[in-house]
This record gives sequence, C-alpha cells and structure tokens, in this order.
Amino acid sequence: MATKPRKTTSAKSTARSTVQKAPKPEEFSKELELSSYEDMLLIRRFEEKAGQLYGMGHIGGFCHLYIGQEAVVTGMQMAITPDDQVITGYRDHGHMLACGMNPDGVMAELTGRRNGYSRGKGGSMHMFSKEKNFYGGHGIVGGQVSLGTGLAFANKYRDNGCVSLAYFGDGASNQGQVYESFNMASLWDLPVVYIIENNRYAMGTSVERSSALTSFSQRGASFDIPGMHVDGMDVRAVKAAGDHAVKWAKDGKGPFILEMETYRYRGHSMSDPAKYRSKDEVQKMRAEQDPIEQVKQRVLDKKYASEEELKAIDKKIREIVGKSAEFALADPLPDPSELYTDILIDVNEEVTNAN
Ligand SMILES: Cc1ncc(C[n+]2csc(CCOP(=O)(O)OP(=O)(O)O)c2C)c(N)n1
Ligand SMILES: [Mg+2]
Repeated sequence: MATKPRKTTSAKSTARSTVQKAPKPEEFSKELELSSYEDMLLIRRFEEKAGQLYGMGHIGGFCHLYIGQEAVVTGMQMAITPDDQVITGYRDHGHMLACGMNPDGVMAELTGRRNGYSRGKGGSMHMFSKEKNFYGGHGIVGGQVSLGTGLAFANKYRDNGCVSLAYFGDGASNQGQVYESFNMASLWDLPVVYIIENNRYAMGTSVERSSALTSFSQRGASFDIPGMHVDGMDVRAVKAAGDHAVKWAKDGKGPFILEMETYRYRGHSMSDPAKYRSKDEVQKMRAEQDPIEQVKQRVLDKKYASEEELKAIDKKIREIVGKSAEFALADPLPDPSELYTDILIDVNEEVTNAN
C-alpha cells in the first residue's frame, strides 16, 4: 500500500486537522422521521426491558444501558451500507439492534441462554454478528478502537470500498492505544470514522475532571485527522455529520472524528447509583433534549402521524421486546459441554475461509 507523502514539520504545514463545522441538518422526510422514531424506540424499550430483567435476577454480570444515546447509533446507521462494519465497547445493545441483529438473540445472550448470539457464553459485552457486520461488544475500554482501525486496514487492503465505524466514549478517548490507532489510520489514510460518544461521564468521573482537553473533536489534531462536533441528541444532525464523515473516508481521504455530544440517563452500569450528578441534571436533559421526544414532536407538528398512530408504533415495539424476553426466558441454558467449545480456532481453516 502506498503511503501519502509526509508533510513538513514546519508550523506552516497544511494540516487537514482543523475542526470542521457540522453541516446544517436537512429536514427529514416523513419516512425518515418515522423510521428513526421506530428504530430509537426499539432501543429504548429493549433497554428498559433489559433493566427490568436485570433487576429480577435474570441477567448476571455487567449490563450497561444505552438509554438517552439512541440518536447517535440510529443516525450513523443511516449513513452507512450493510457492508460497512461497526464496532463498539460494552454499552452495545443499541448498536446491535441498529445493525439489524435479532432482539431475541440479543436478549437470549443477555440472559445467558443457548440461542444467544454467543450461545449464552458471552453476555452483554461480548456479542458479534458476522452476517450484520457487527464486530462487538468489547469490555476493554478503548480496545475496539485498535480493532476498528484494523477493520479499516483490511478494507483498504482488499480495496472493497467499505468504511468501519469505531465507537468509543469520552473516557476511552484518554487511552493510549487510541492515539496509536489515530497515527496509523492517518498515515495510511484508512477508511475509518471514529465516533466519540461524549456522554459527559466515564463511570463516575465527569469529562471536566478527567480530560485536559474536553473538546473531543480536536483530538485528532496531532495526527492530522479532522473532527466535527455534533449534537448527538438530534438524529438529523447525526445523520448529516455521518454522511459527511463516511463520504470523506470512502473518498480515500482517510479517517474522520465525530464527537457526538450526548447523555446517558441511567447509571454507568446497573450497580451505579449515580451519586456524582444531580437528579435535576438528568431531568433537564430528559425534558429538554430527549432524542425520541424531539422526533415525536416534529412528527406531530408536521402531521406525519397522529398521537394514536405513534401509540400504535410503541405498542408494536413493546410486543417485539416482550416477545424477545419470553423467548430468552424460555430458552434453555447452554449445555455444560459448551464449556469446552469456542476456545481455540483452527487458524488454517479461518485463513482459508477469509480468502
Ligand atoms: C482498559 C480498561 N480500563 C478500565 C476499565 C474500567 N472501566 C469500564 S467502563 C469505564 C469508563 C469508560 O467511560 P467512557 O469511555 O466515557 O464510556 P461510557 O461508559 O460513558 O459509555 C472504565 C474506566 C476497563 N473496562 N478497561
Ligand atoms: Mg462516557
């Protein structure tokens, strides 16, 4: 692979690393408003159900809910094609659903059942779907950034025109491997979009307490990677920025950073009472910026659907989610013999399949 000519080190070198202004979001058509409403609602209701099942003891281990951040993954998904890849951390159920993974299989995995995506052996943080190009599901903070960069390297090597989306948090943005990945991605012009989901907290630590530079869109400056600051609570703004960044990467211009300003309503995980922030702060975000309420309000204002029609969508989504919980709870636990499977792979077979 040819690398681009290196720029000079003088202060006058023309870096492309400036923060770009987010494009003005276009109005959504009726179809897009309604489909984004439905997609975000599926994530919200699914996560609410997962929270309930956790409380009832049906889900063990860690469980990080995505409630509040739905517009990010929903808008980005609109900007890619099914051949493009998605990879994220442990707050991942929303990403799976957005990629089109089956809610039954995701819920079965959360509850550790046999028909879960990882046959009940992975749980909340470790699910994958080759078919849907979803590459996990990673518990090591920032680990997915290097892997997502590797996916982009493979795309470039195979010259297949695909882009990989690597999602990570504000906390992960301070990890060393993130910057090693940035350097390689820029050096080789890899087609990757780094999406920083800035939900203002890393566990109990606010960005102000943890980050020397809280403007995450500028984090690519040392590596000549442009960035953009985006309203991650507005699905239209996310899609517009996503379209721009994905085109940038697919046009061969290299990586792009999107800082999505968003918010998580629940605690970091199910065991977090969230004492590091006030109830008023959460309430204010819910009341003023909720991504689903924003779409709902526009749909009603533009008369794209009535209250009754929106209620019918909610009912349909609740049924899908209810069915996924029934499916999961009726599904048997993995057979004990599964303890000895999926531990080692036949490398030769994998290499042959990949070719
Ligand atoms: C390498 C590593 N260090 C620390 C942890 C513990 N840990 C899990 S989540 C987390 C916070 C990450 O926050 P952020 O990247 O902002 O993502 P968010 O949870 O807000 O989505 C930490 C420190 C870990 N899993 N991996
Ligand atoms: Mg965070």
